[in-house]
Amino acid sequence: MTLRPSTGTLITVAPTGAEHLKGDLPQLPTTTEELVETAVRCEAAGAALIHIHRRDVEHRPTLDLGLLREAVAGVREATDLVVQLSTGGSVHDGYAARLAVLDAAPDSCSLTCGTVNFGDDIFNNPMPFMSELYVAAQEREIVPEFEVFEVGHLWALERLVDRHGLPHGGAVHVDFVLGVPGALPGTPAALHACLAALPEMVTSWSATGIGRGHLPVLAAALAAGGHARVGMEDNIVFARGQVVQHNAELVTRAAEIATLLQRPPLTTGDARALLGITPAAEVPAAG
Ligand code: KMH
Ligand code: ZN
Repeated sequence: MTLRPSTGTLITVAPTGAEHLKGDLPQLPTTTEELVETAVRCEAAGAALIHIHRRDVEHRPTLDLGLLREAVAGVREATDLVVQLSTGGSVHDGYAARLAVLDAAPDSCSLTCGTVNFGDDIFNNPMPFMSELYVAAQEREIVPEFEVFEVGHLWALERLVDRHGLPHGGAVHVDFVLGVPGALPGTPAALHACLAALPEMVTSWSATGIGRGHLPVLAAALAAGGHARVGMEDNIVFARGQVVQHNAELVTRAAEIATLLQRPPLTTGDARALLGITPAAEVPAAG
């Protein structure tokens, strides 16, 4: 195994997602201003990477390039966070629009490693699309984060790397997304099953548990030496009867747990080194 040893914890915040409705959850950050404010507070709380989904003026999920570029520019200006754009979008987005996300020139993009049940829907990620996205990210020097919802996705990741070579930067970072209805559950056992199948080429990994899987997966990931993703995309309940009011609450708690476990939050610079990401100052501004 080529895992890069880390004495700290990469904390990713996924503040919005494509699934929750602003009408049900007014504190969900959907505008550029709300996203930037969230980024600033989450960086101060210990996050080093932000995974961004955009919403339109009606707060509906969108892959509008102008809005994506606005978010990248806004977060870069206000923070030093690694900026990752979702190429998963919502289950209703087409492949062309998902590929075009790279035109917003983020530091990183998500790349889901296979088709998966997504509640009553299907999140489509056929191999040809994955390959196209992978190669496009390589060409643009954007570092992919490999989203794994099912254990078989790890073999699809191996196929991608075998076919096309290593991603830009040379690191292979996997994020386990556990607890989507119809896919792997958000349990330590599911995480351990994934870790038992971790390909040799993986250099670091993180995990997130959806909904009630949030705390079990967070604790299991940190205990197993992994990194953590938190945020309202994945979980809106802080504790029984207590809805998350701001993403920073989840980042703060993850940072506290990581610190207790002697693996405090990584700085943004350390996160870039771990993930093989060029410092933001060297990335051309989005046009
Ligand atoms: N919203 C999901 C259908 C990603 O960001 O790449 C896809 C998702 C994964 O959230
Ligand atoms: Zn996402």
